[in-house]
Amino acid sequence: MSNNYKFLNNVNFPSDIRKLSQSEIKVLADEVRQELIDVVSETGGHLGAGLGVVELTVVLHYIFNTPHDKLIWDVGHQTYPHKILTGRKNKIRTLRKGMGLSGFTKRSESEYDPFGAAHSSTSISSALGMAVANKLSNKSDNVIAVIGDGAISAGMAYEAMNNAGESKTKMIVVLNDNDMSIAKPVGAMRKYLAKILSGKIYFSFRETLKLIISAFSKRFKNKAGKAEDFLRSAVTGGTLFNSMGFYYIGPIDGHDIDTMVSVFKNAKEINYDGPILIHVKTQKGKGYKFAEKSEDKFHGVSKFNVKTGEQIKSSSNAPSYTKVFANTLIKHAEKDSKVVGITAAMPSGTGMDLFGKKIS
Ligand SMILES: Cc1ncc(C[n+]2csc(CCOP(=O)(O)OP(=O)(O)O)c2C)c(N)n1
Repeated sequence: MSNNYKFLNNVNFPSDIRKLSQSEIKVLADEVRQELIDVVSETGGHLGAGLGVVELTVVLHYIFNTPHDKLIWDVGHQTYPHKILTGRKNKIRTLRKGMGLSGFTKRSESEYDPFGAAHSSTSISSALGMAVANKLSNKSDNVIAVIGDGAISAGMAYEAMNNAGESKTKMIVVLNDNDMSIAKPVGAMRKYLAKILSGKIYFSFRETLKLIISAFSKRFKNKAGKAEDFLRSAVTGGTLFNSMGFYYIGPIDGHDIDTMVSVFKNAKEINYDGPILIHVKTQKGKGYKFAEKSEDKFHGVSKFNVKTGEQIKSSSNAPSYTKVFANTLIKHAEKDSKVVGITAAMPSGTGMDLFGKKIS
């Protein structure tokens, strides 16, 4: 590690995070963010998504007993902070290189990666499988899936929620809502989530947090939940998830460590037979001004200059596969109006952005 950090130098595994105080983990989170920017400036890779989950990553490992509690990251492109904190800090500069660390979660790499990913929208079904397996073997370990607002709009996520809502099995789904997929998200789910977040409540959330937490804990103590359930969903939204059998809580600020510690502690300690969805609002690219300002929030970058944010492009003159593909499709579409372009929420990665600009 090139930097001298007050806490990160001595944090190798989540058990080291758990020795710190709540105010110390705030400093640790800042250090992880700085290290992440430094690393990706040298390796290239996914940056925006990781920057957005720095606090969430620190808090999840602080509260939950990973690797016994299973933490499943959807896609896995946001796991560089998780890798830094789970025994891979000293290898982090080998990211995406031959024999180096994978840019996604990988089971053979670490016991802290219980599920290998790269395809999106698989985390809830994977978590449900693990939670049911725990139940069948009388294990009380927690299972937590973290899924983005982009990934939750795909079909597999609904298939999983459809089963989870009826399963009477405890699991926690963290909806990491940054109102971004790789590009701006589209669709009805996006509108629904935006409606929840635009409610006055999110902005006065500090005041309502106490109410929600007390309703949340009381409900499980005395089981007299109906009125509180109603109050809570009326106050916070989330009725779609409630109707699907999830216990919805949120939205909460995903950069506010104190709030997250209280909410996740509650969710961990509660003896509840069913899925809980915690809606966390985060900002993609958080804490690095060039990423915050850029249109794609530095989703995927080549090496860059930390001071200027300028990316160092490869010197090759060869056209990229994506460009060749896009130009060929455009040529066909110009001749034939029946040619349409479809992309799985990744217009720039597939060349569909170029297609969309030319053909409409
Ligand atoms: C099956 C599949 N389709 C599409 C993709 C491309 N893809 C990568 S990440 C992602 C979603 C990113 O948005 P979100 O889940 O909100 O996460 P964020 O990057 O905003 O944290 C998509 C669609 C993929 N990895 N797998």
